[in-house]
Amino acid sequence: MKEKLEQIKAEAIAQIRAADVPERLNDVRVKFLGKKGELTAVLKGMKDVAPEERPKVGQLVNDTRAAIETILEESKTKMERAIREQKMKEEVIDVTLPSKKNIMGHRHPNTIAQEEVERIFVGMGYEVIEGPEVEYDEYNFEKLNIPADHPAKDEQDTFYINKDIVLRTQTSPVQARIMEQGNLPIRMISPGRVFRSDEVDATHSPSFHQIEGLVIDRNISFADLKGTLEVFAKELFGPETKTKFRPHHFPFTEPSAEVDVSCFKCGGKGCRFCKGSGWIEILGCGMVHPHVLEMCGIDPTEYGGFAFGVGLERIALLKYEIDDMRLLYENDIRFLKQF
Ligand code: 2NM
Repeated sequence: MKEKLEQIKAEAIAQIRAADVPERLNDVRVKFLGKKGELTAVLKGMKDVAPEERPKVGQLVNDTRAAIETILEESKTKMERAIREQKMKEEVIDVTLPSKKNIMGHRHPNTIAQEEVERIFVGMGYEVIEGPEVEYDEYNFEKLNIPADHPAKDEQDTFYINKDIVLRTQTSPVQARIMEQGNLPIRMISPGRVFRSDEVDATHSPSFHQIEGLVIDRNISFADLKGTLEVFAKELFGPETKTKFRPHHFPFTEPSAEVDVSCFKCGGKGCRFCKGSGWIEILGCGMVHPHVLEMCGIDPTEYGGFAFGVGLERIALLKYEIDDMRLLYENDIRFLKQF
């Protein structure tokens, strides 16, 4: 019996030595120590051993099991360490290699311009309110004093969804909706995408962006409009900026004006940038037409107000000295990353 156990032990050790991967070690464990293993078989043969010999044989079997287990454990630890060391050798990290560039995007120049304009007006207590890009003809035209036969409503200039619904040509319908809600006073700007059936060129696109502003309160005068837009122009183009109001016509305002700012490149002397005039046109504005107020449910004998509209792309082109609006829409990263 003793020889048998010695033999099992020797055989187990030989197989442990021959094992090259941890899985083989486990095979050895199962083969010798498992439920159907060789040592268990010896224990099962105890019934043939003389009763007085049994404790001794039992002790021998246990010793053999313990010896095999110890060697198995040691081999396993050694093998795992060797594997780890091999892996460390193979997977060295060269910390001197240049790191992977983390390419960060940034806001589109149009968005930067929009947020800049928003910042200025929010600073003067205005709310930013957005509205639908697909609008009822009624809100886009009728309530803004642009009747069916008005040239501004030319089919050539407008995208129709059906005879009552259009892609908005300005963001003022948002303001008509707010006026209708009747919570006065109003101090708001509405930025957003607008649509005109224009051919694409350096200064036109069928889809562009506007920010329109509206103030409605008692005792609002043209002086409030001028003061507000002067502050806006100085904030946007610098404290030296002068403004000039030229009479104009819009159907929704009376009187109406276009606003020029002194050229921020030459300070007004005249240069290539302002085409020699010293002035750059930036927006349209006026006192909200009493008929517009009436159509939006506001009593024009008690309330009045001013409104203005800025083309966002125009501001972005001016601010960043870009000479072609198409560049803003092409999403060429080589262009965009300059801003
Ligand atoms: C402009 C120029 C002048 C304008 C008018 C209104 C409203 F809703 F009150 F009638 N919102 N925006 C307006 C006035 C827009 O854009 C060049």
